[in-house]
Amino acid sequence: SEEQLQEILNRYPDKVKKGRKKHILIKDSSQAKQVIEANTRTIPGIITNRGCAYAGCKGVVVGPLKDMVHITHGPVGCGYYSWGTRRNKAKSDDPTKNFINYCVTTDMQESDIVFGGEKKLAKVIDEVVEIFKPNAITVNATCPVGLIGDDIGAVAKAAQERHGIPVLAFSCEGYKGVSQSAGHHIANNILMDRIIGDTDVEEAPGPYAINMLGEYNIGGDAWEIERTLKEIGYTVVSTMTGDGSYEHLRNAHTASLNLVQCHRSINYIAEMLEKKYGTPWLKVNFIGIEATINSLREMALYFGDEALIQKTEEVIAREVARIQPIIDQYRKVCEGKTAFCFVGGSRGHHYQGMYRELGIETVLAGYEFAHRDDYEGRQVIPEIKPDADSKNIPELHVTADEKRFCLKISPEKMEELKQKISLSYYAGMNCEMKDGYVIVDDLNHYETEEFIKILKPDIFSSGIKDKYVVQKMGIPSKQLHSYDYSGPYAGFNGAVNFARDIAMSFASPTWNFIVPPWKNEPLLEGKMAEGEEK
Ligand code: CFM
Ligand code: HCA
Repeated sequence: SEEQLQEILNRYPDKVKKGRKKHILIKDSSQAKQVIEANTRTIPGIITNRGCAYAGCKGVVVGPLKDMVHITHGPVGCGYYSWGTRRNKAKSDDPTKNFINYCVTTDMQESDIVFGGEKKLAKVIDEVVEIFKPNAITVNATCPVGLIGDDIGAVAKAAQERHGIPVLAFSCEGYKGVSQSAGHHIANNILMDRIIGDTDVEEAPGPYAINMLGEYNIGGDAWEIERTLKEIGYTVVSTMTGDGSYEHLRNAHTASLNLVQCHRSINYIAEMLEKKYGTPWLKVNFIGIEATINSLREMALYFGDEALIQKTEEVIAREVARIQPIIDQYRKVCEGKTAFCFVGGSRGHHYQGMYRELGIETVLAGYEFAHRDDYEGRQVIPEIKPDADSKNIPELHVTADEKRFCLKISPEKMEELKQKISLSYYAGMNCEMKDGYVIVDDLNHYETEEFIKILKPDIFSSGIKDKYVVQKMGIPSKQLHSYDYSGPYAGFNGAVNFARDIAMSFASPTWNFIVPPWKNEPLLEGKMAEGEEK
C-alpha cells in the first residue's frame, strides 16, 4: 500500500527520499497517467545492480559479434569481468572465424596510465591481426582511457589503413553515462555508421527477409526463435547481435522487416534503419507461449501473404499441442505463487507473461536502466527532457539513402497495420501490470529487502548481484540475465525449459533446511539521518 511504501521511503534522508520516490510506482489504472523517473544517476553508495557504459557497449551490443575481435583497452579487470559471463552463445560454419571465447585486452599498467596507452593499443591490434585474422576489430575504451586522453579513434584509423580491415573505436568509457544504456547508444551509432550497408550486396538472401534486433542469444535463445522462423519460411538476414557477425550485419539493409525484441538496447538502430532504408520495425516478444504466438501472427500480418499466414498457424498449432501438456504438468507446482521480476531493460517486462502462463503473478517488476518509454510507452519520448548525462552521448543523424531507400509497404498500409500490430511502436511494461503491483526503477539493496518483507514473493528473479542474498532469506532465485547455466528460455522449447526450471526451484527440498538469519537472532534496527546516525 501507499502507507507501506511511505514507511520504506521514510528511512531515507530527506534528499534521497525525494529522489527515490519518483522511481517507484504502485500501479493504479484509475489515474490518467503515472509518470516514472528513469535513466537518471544512481545515488552514490546506495548499492544497485547497474553496470557501466563499457558493459553496455562491449559486453552487450558489440561483444557477441563473433567474427570480430573485441579489444578492451584498459586495465585487465574490465576485460576479465566481461569474459563469457553473459552467456551469449555463437557458433560459426568457419571455426577459424569465431572468436567468442576469447578475451583480448591491452592490460594497461601504471606506466601506460602515466605515459599513455596508444602505442600499446596499436601493438595489440597488430598482434590480433597476425594471430586471428578477424573480419574486423573493435576497440572498447574503459574509464582511464578517457581520463588520460588516449586518441583511440586515431589509433584505430591508422590500424585500419595498415591492415585493410575495419577497426572501429568505441568511446564507451564506463563513466560516459548513468548506466549500460549509454553504451548501447554509443554501440548502435557506430554499427549503423560503419558496418550496416557497407557492402555491394543489394538483394536479401531469401524470401520474407527479416533482421532480428535486440536478441543476444543468451543460453541459445536466438537459435530457438530462428528454428521456428525458418520453419515458417522467413529468412534471417542478421541477428543483432547474438550469434551475429560482421559478415551478416553488413547486409542488414536488405531485409523487409526489422524485429525488435529488446527495445531498450537497440531501438536506435531500428529507428535509423527506418529512416535510412524505409524498413519498418515490429516490436516482438518471444518469451512465453502467448507472446511468441502473438509475435508470429503479427509478422505474418505484416507480410500479408495467405500461405505465410497459414503456415504460421500450422506451426503454432503443432508446437502448442506438443508443449502445452508438458507445461501443464509444471504449472501444477507453480500455480498461485508470486514473483519479483527485476532485470536490466526488457526482461523485467517480457518474463511476466511467461510467469503468468505458469500461474505465477509478478507483484513487483522493474528495470535497472531502461528509459521512461520502456515503462510508459514510446508516446512519452517527446516529453523526456535531455539532461547533462544524456547530452553526453552523440546523436547520429541519418537521412534517407538516395540509392537504397525504398518503402517496404505503402504509407496507407503502414497506417492500417499500425492499428492492428506493434509496428514502429512499443507500449512499455506498465500497461500490462495489474493495479496494486509495484514498479521500481533502479531497485537497490535496501528496497529489495524491504519489499521482500512486505510482499513475500515465492520466487525472486534478477541477477548475480542479489541472487544469493535473497536465497539466504529462504527464497528461490532465478537469474534472468544468465539463466543460471540453463536456457534457452525463448520460443516454444524455451517455455518448456523455463517451466521445468521454475518448478524445480519450488520443488527443491533445500528451502526446508534454510533458516533465515532473522529467525534466530533479532536484527538491529537503525535509522539513517543526514549528518549523524541516530
Ligand atoms: Fe536488452 Fe539484454 Fe535486457 Fe540489455 Fe543487459 Fe542482458 Fe538484461 Mo543483463 S540487452 S536490456 S543490457 S534484454 S545483459 S541480454 S540480461 S541487463 S534485461
Ligand atoms: C551487464 C551484464 C549483465 C550482468 C548480469 C547480472 C548480464 O550488465 O554488464 O548482474 O547478473 O546479463 O550478464 O546484465
